[in-house]
Amino acid sequence: STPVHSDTSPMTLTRYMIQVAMDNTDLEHMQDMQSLMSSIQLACKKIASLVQRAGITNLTGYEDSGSINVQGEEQKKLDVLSNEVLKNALRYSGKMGVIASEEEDEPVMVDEVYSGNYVAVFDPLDGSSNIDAGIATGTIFGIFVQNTGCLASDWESKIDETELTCLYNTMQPGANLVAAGYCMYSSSVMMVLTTGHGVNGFTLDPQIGEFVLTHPQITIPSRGKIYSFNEANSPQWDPVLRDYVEKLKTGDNRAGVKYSSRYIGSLVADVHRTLLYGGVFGYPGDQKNPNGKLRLLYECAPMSFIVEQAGGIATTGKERVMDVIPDAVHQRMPLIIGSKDDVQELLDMYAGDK
Ligand code: P6P
Repeated sequence: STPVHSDTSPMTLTRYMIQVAMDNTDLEHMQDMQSLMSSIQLACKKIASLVQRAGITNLTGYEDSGSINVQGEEQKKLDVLSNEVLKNALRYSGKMGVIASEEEDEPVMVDEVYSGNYVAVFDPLDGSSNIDAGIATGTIFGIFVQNTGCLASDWESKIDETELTCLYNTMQPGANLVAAGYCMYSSSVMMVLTTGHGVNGFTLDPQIGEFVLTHPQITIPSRGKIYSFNEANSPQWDPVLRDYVEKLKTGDNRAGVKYSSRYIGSLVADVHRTLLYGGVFGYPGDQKNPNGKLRLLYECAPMSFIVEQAGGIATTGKERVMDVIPDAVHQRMPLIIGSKDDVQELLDMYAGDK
């Protein structure tokens, strides 16, 4: 049952996590999630303030060093800063064993003194190219349990290659996630989180500097009226997907409804709108980029966990995103995600059913 929020007793994210941990002593990891979320929300509050003041503090634009990240993208000042803020917050939580970030070439092991048994994967500031235009961006994170043999207590006895194995066996499928969430920096700052028992949304109240429960137990509508794809790529899409989107446009679909198109170009904002309003978002593979553009480990998998927990579907087009075992930290993966009936209609078209 969702704890009650009132003006005289605001249901903050901190209080919510304490209450859920108390009410569910049987649920593994809930105590640890409490302290992890306290670190993550601190980092997101800091990133929110950096993003909102970027133009004032001359933090828009690119790194003076012109540094290029492993994605081959020129790093924005805020990309680097947000990564440091989140890495430090996670390190000092005392729960982290290894962290993998879009902004880090390789996974980073947290030094023993602060080490714990969890693995964090994150995109510290997704959509940062939108910052200079004041368009929504977000932080995406996922939490895994460190694999056995790689627990903090084992590190002392680690020899190099085992250490390397531990660093790389953080490449777990989304089905192993124990928590996932995103913080969206937009007209409001919203933290949306799942620990495997539903999805809850918290809005940052600037008056008290706390995330407050505003969207308890989010469920995605079974069907929406919005599709969200970068249609500039449609000439390279596979014919089934082109046909599916065409049917959304003409109304010749199972709902008999003509859909609207909305595409912000910021994964967190496009998925958040899809989660609340329903419909379908996709960044599919195409002839040019067979695996699309989005990263499996710290973009597709956490978003898929959230949407599945809200009653939606997240697929690569061929299989459930959360079943895919990554073989590289920055591996790209096609993503079609959203309302159950919307995504199922596409999957049935791929299977040859009309
Ligand atoms: P395109 C932002 O750069 C991002 O990684 C996601 O946030 C977003 O969904 C996607 O790329 C947009 O890509 O090719 O449509 O501009």
